[in-house]
Amino acid sequence: MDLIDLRSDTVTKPDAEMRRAMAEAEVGDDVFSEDPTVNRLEEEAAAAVGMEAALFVPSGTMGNQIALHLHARPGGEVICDARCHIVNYEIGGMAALSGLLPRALPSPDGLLDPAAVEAAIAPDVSYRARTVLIEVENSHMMAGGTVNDRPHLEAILAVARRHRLPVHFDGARVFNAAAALGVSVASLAAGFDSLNFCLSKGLGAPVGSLLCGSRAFITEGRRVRKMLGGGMRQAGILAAAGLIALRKGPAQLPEDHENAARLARALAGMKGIDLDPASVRTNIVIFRLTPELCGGSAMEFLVRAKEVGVLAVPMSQEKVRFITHRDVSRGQIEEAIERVARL
Ligand code: TLP
Repeated sequence: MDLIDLRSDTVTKPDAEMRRAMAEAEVGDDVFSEDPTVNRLEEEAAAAVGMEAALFVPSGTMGNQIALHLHARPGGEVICDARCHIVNYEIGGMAALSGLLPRALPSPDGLLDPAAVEAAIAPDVSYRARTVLIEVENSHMMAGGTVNDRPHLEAILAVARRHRLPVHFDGARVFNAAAALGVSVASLAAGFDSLNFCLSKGLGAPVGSLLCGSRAFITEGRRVRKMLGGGMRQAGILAAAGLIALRKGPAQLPEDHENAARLARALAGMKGIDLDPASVRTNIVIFRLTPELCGGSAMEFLVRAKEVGVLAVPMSQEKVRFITHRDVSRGQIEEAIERVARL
């Protein structure tokens, strides 16, 4: 039985065009900034998000961690949503690598409330840690791929400007957010001090993310990337696939979103699954199990789903995540629905 892999959009494999481009890529030593393919990717990425410069990094985690390291002094607080990736999935990196504390604010849908952000900024007194950064994630992974629209982002940027705080944008899936909203990535990124986006998720590249910002910020970022062991030498091999992902990947995303919506509608009608299909805006479907199905246990559900050939990941004891992507067709989504229904 063929497995339908809905664990993440990171599981996509490079297609024939990408593999050809990788084989033929012009390369050089990127630590000397001499890899023409990496340089082209960085230029195109910066242009796509409307920022001055970009830095090719091995992962979204490294891009975010470089940004945190550069924006903030040790001992400072980073205001972010409680379910953001930098707090929950980056292995404590902000504390371990940069000495930062998260000031994590709960929200129902992953969208920071601008008033709550303002209220969380520490007063400028000698006996409080300084607030040093605000971080926004869009689309928001743990909240189920929810999207922050421009008016909402504007309100947060206005708070940041009033308090002279930098703002980092974790845009691992910002192309999904832009596709869902029908706007450009650049229009969402405007006004942010830095943005990281991933080529290795919905866009379909095998490896890589781009940290974007001002030219001075990226020049410094290059040093931090080297410090973290991310100086990749002849990385043009990877950047060649990344260029194709950047140029062609966005066009695929509306189809992934339709597949996620279809999956969500079907799952919402099944006994034992608690899911509001209207909350699914991009390629992420997260649902809660109720005791009627697998005793409400995500781990039990995952074992049984694997037995029928469907792969997913747990988000908590009782929550499961499916992500649609370019390597899963509409036909396979219909097949996955039938298989889950059997449970
Ligand atoms: N997320 C992965 C896992 O780490 C959970 C996934 O499968 O969704 N920001 C956001 C919002 C992300 O979702 C991810 C990856 C990253 C950053 C980090 O990217 P990588 O995996 O390239 O370090």
